Amino acid sequence: MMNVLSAQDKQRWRQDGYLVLPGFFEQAATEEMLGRARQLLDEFDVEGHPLTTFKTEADGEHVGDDYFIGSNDKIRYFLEPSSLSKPAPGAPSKLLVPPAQSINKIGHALAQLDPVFRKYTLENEKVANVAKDLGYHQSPRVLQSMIICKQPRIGGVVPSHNDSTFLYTDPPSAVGCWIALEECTPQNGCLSFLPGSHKTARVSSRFVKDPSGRGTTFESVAGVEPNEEKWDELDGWVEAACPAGTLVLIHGNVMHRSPPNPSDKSRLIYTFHMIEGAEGYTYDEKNWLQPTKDMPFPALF
Ligand SMILES: O=C(O)CCC(=O)C(=O)O
Repeated sequence: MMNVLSAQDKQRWRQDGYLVLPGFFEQAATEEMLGRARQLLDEFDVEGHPLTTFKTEADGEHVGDDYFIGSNDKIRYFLEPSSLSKPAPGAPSKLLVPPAQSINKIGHALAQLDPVFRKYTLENEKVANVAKDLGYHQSPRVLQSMIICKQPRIGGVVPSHNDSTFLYTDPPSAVGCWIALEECTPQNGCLSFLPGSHKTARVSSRFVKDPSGRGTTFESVAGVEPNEEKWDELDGWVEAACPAGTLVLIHGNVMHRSPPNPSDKSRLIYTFHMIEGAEGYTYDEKNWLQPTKDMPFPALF
């Protein structure tokens, strides 16, 4: 097996809970993914779309509906909340920007269904090798593959969170693979991390289907004390500005966030996550994203 990570990389991963790997993808590969992402944006047809937005506020109105929850085996489009008008009750919302610029994210089965993203996820030896090299999972399963757009001027904030809250397994096991398709800077909304927070941030709540039958909500994880830290107020956040082609590995417990994009430059990224598929780890039916009989979460290797 080709070694992708140095001893220093592995040490940094253990210490910080994330790892920034510039140049992981060659320019041609990055351009192919970026071109495909732009093509998918151009293909968006607002006609017949339920105008589902993607909101990340933990305490806002519920973020989902059936279109969102049923997206494990589909390629679906989720809109930027600020791309829609706020009409009077009963009146329809309208797009305030051209359709291709209204998208917050596209997901959640790009790794399975889209030939280009499949090539750089499930069919990619270097990606499999980085997961093997990291040694974090015995049998990684891929889920929630998506393009996140951060559109110029309207791309919204992603508040501080850790990913195992959103892709909960018992015990927690999520790892994110986040790929910059364009240069990411503090101006257009690059990621920021609180290094080392994976050692202290517990997974005390989880994102689930609302038991009422519609949408999503958060549920406490039994027996796990919530953290007292006010994460955003702590010192030590580090911006992970990076060039196109960078792979960022994100531990499922590490606190991270990204600001809005007030700039004129888009910030397109592709990301997928991995959870442990080996025995002893449970991904239960409460989770908002559900594998289907015809499309279980595929093994990376
Ligand atoms: O791309 C972003 O700005 C946020 C992504 C993120 O937080 C995640 O993938 O967990």
